Amino acid sequence: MKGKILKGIGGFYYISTEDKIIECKARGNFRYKGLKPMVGDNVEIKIENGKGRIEKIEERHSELIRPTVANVTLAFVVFAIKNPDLNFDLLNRFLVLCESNNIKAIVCLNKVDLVDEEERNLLKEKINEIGYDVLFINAKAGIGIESLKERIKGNVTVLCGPSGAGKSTLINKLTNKEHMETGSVSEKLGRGKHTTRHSELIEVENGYIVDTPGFSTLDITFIEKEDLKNYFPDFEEYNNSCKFRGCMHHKEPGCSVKEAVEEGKINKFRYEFYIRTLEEILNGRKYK
Ligand SMILES: Nc1nc2c(ncn2[C@@H]2O[C@H](COP(=O)(O)OP(=O)(O)OP(=O)(O)O)[C@@H](O)[C@H]2O)c(=O)[nH]1
Ligand SMILES: [Mg+2]
Ligand SMILES: [Zn+2]
Repeated sequence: MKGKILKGIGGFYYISTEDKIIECKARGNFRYKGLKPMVGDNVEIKIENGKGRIEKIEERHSELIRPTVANVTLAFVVFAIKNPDLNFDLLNRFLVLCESNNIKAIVCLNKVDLVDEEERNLLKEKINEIGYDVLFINAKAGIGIESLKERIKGNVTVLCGPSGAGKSTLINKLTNKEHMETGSVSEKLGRGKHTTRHSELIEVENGYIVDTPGFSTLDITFIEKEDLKNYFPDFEEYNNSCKFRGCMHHKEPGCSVKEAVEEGKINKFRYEFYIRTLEEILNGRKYK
């Protein structure tokens, strides 16, 4: 029988199969092979004496580390426009992280009830300019949820974003259930506590979603310095027209990316973010 791992708790895995969810253990020899079943894995299972066992793990298309989820195809990068204020540095980090995992990212701007239309459209423009779609939502009131459901179809969608952005509130609306614990922003920021702790795939509209704990910082210095520029869709047009092959758009002369920044074709703050990140990688320094 085939299925998909929805969650794993204490050595047990919960597999969604065609007609029901089956509790399984993993085969003993996975450990020997250094294989560990992951949420999101497509697996083959066998039932013996009423007990389920994972026999085979299909090859993964991708492996997300934080949270550990396999085969993610789409990310909703959820940020509140206000409370907490949108942190562009962190947004850029999430976007680069998605690109480096080959996951399509859509930016979901939440809490639109807290700002006026002008302010929100300005933000949308800025984000569209760097190559990402924006969806506005008011998760608390359940506004804008349908267009997200449309995008979830056929995807394994991860919801990521900072603590307090409203990810769990959004999941509850998407599933019409109180699946996820939510908490007030002051509570979270005050105590630095996250409400969301483990990852679990939840079935929505012929697709799956997975909540993640919110982060207030995100280390992306594991990225290779040569790869970083490829994770900026707004650089793509210019990446290969620099004077030097393999130009990192840093201190090299004749750089097309730097030219584009000067001409206002690439957002200056994005470029500055790129340089900051590149220097972090070069210095092998952890982001704090
Ligand atoms: N004004 C307003 N508040 C919202 C909206 N959506 C969520 N909130 C509130 O924001 C707070 C945080 O929401 P959560 O859903 O717990 O946030 P989270 O992103 O899951 O946070 P972590 O689990 O810590 O990562 C809660 O008090 C929500 O009620 C919204 O659209 N508008
Ligand atoms: Mg949460
Ligand atoms: Zn260059």
